[in-house]
Amino acid sequence: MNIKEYLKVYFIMGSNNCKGDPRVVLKEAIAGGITMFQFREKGEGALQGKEKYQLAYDLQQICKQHEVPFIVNDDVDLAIKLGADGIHIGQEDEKAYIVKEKAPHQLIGVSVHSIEELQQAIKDKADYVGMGPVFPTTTKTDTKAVQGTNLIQQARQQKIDFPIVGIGGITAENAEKVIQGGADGISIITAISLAMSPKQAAEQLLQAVK
Ligand code: TZP
Ligand code: MG
Repeated sequence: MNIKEYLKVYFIMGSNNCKGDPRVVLKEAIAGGITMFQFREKGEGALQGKEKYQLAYDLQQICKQHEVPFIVNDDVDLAIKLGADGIHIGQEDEKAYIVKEKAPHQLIGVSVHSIEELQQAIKDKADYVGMGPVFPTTTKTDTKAVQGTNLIQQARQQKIDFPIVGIGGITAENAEKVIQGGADGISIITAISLAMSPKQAAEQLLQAVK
């Protein structure tokens, strides 16, 4: 499968995004058809040290059993130690080309908020970019302004055929708009992690992007 296929329904989660056991949530989300997973352990009450490592390890094992790529957010050392399938970084993290040098065989994703940042990510040999917030979200508080699909559309108008995933406030109801705007896929946290049935939520999201 190529990266654009993996981006279709890209589920992101850390322990504070779940009401119950994140392992159970991930298993359900996989049963519902998510195409990639990112471990994003940050913010209030985020696990540290051994506990963080243990959760990451457990979630990676679940992903391996189901052949779902496992990506680590921010923590390059953890990603390398675990032999994760990829690393996702933001503009405030280590530069993408340095991460690519440290982890040449891992997928590198970068969050971008302008065409310049997108072009830099391409130059730095990133494998995909995340763009958002597409819609209002309360899951991440320090986001840039809500941008709809403007930036994604701009990139496509400029004929930039690079893997792009939209993020921020995406649900089964609005997912189609993100794809119509030119994204290859959607990344979601709470529409799956806090759903009554993460399995059903993932199924509906997958249906919406098809
Ligand atoms: N980056 C931009 S918005 C966001 C991140 C990590 C949070 C997305 O969470 P949700 O619950 O899918 O709106
Ligand atoms: Mg970051």
